[in-house]
Amino acid sequence: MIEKLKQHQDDFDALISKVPSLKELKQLRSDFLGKKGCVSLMLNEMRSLPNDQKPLAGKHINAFKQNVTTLIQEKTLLLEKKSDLTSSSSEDFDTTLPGRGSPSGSIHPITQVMDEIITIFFSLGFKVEEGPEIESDYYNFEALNIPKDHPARDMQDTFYIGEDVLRTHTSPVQIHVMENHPPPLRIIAPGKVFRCDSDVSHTPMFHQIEGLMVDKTLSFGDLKGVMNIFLHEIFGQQTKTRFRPSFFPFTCPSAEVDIECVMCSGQGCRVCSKTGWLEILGCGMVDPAVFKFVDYDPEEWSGFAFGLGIERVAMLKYAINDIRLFFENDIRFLKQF
Ligand code: 2NM
Repeated sequence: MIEKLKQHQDDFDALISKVPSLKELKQLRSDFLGKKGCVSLMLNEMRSLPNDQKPLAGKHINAFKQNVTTLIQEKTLLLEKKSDLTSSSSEDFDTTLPGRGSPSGSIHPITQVMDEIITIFFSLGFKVEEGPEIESDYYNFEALNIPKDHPARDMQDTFYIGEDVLRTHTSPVQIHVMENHPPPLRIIAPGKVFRCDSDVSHTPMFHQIEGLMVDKTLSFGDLKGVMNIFLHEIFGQQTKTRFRPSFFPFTCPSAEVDIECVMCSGQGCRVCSKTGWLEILGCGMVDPAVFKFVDYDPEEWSGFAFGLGIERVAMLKYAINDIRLFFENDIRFLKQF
């Protein structure tokens, strides 16, 4: 009997040292201290011993029972502490597993180019102004010296909403600002514009930045200076520019500005249609007719204005050949910027 008890104690010591969790410890407790456990069986066996051997055997069994109970209590405390350190819900939580990272977003390339252009003009003293995307005929056309029979009003270019239109340029913002602020002023108007047009280089919605400066003695030389500073900042200081005469109803004289082709450095390629130049923006001296609409005295004030498409700048900067990629929002495309 004593021999047997010693064997049980050895078994128990070996088992408890290897118990990994509270679940297994519970099982071990039931194996030794439960109704059909090892201690109960020993007490039953004790009854068949001769009477004079019973007291000693009982004393040893009780000592064993006490010892097992104490060791299980100690181990319980130890395992509870360990499980608190790892996880409250699972006893088998592996703290060395790498975590699941949450994917981070990125700034859309159109927003990036927009921010970059705004920063350049901000450093030249221009302030950002915004306006509504739905405009009346007056702000989108009339006040910009675009008369009723002008081709720019063609139903095919403009989205009409009853009497109103989705703005076809951000110029109406400049009209609102001039109506509400006396000269001098320096503003840029970034935002969405809408034209009924769709192919590899046109989408029905795209982004524009227009700018306007009004002061007492502004000349075409001032306009050229500001446009050159801007183009050199955004495309690099070595970029060549050229100004070609053009026509807009709201400026006179008007010009279109080209930069040397960014793809072939002026050698002539598919992107620049073998000309070596890329058209990048339109500009001019504000027509006195526009000043009259907003009650600025054209004898006292002069101004220049300009406008450019953000998508076109982004396509040239990042060598993208299809404008529609900007609006598909394919994460594999967007991740590259
Ligand atoms: C362009 C080109 C030239 C322009 C003119 C005005 C305003 F309101 F002052 F008359 N805003 N924007 C302008 C001038 C826009 O975009 C190609």
